[in-house]
Amino acid sequence: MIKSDMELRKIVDKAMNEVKITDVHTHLYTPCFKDLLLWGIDELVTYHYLIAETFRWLDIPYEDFWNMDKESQSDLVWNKLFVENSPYSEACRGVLTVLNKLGLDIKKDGLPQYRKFFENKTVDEYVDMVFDMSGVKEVVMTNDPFDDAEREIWLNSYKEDERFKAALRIDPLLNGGEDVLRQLMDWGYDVDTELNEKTYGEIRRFLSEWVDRMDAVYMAVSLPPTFEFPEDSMRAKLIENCILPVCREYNIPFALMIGVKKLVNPDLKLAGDSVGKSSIEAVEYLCANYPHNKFMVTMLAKENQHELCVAARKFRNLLVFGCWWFLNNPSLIDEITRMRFELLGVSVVPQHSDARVLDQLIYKWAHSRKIIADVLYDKYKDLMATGWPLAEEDIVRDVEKLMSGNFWEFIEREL
Ligand code: HDL
Ligand code: ZN
Repeated sequence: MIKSDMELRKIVDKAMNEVKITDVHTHLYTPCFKDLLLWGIDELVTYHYLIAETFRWLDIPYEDFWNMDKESQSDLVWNKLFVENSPYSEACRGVLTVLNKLGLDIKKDGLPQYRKFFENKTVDEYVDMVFDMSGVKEVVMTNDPFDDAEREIWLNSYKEDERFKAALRIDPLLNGGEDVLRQLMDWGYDVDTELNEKTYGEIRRFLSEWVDRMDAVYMAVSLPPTFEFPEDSMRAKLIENCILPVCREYNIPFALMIGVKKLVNPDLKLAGDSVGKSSIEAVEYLCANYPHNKFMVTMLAKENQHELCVAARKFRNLLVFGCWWFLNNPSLIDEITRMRFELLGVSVVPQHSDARVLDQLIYKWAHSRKIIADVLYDKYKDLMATGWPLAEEDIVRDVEKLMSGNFWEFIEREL
């Protein structure tokens, strides 16, 4: 049994540092998707989080920035956020954590040297290096059959890599309105421009074909703060008649990512989305009325986190995951993780990286491992104070579940 706080700290840190992670939501791709897989210093520095922060210091027209080539954009971001100001925001700090872990000399005029480091790297060797350094066992991609470039590769040249699992992302279907029906018609699905049994059946065929093609581990959608269910809308009808039946047939979760206010500043492009408080009632209704379906849920507003935890206490078919996007900051990860561990114990997926650039796995997981270990240490310390006989294997077991096993158990579960 663990006898002291010092011994406990060592055991928690060792377990957290050694666990191989399943990253349940990313925007990474296997190398066969070519330019869709982003990596290297200039992609790191022009990550949309940093672009949003850079524009706070710029007076130039947005288009002037977007018309620059990638390296010029990167130079400008670096100068504004790393040279003229201290880079202590989480997105800036993350870039420096990556460079530090790669063994590079961290300095204000380092950009040219960092570019040299990446010049002679191949994507395949760098994928191996990043997975090894980050301690990530596997990532789940975000795979959109409505993206022309991505669809082309799925249909003609996809090459499986067991470190990259697929998730079928269906935002255009659920948020795209009637246009998506015409797109399905163009692809040969016998859908009408109205919703009827024939159309539902053809959309279920479309979904089934892509779940099969991708071997998708779940189906996902991001939703606005206004998302309601039930509702007299095309989205609700498609969820009820297409998404949920296909997810149940394949026994895969439906992942709801709720609270995105799209393009509140369109000039910022990918960096232009914001956040809004959402309705937990929609989540409760879905979980209560579809007990044989599984729901993975992450919500974007800090204000939704407590009620989401309470909802997960009510419904075993609800798996809470990640500190998503604007919540993926040390102070919020700490607060949210504490609340989750106190309300849900081990039955949660505390984090995902949302990495868009391969190298980000290194920093997003280094930062989150530390925070989650700190919270776990406090929880185990409180547990030991009750006299509970805590053993190292208990901690290793819990950490493996939190960082990988809970996800796969939920994927396999039949309800
Ligand atoms: O919809 C999503 O999956 C979000 O994560 C968006 O991709 C967002 O732009 C993002 O990258 N957040 O980290
Ligand atoms: Zn994402």
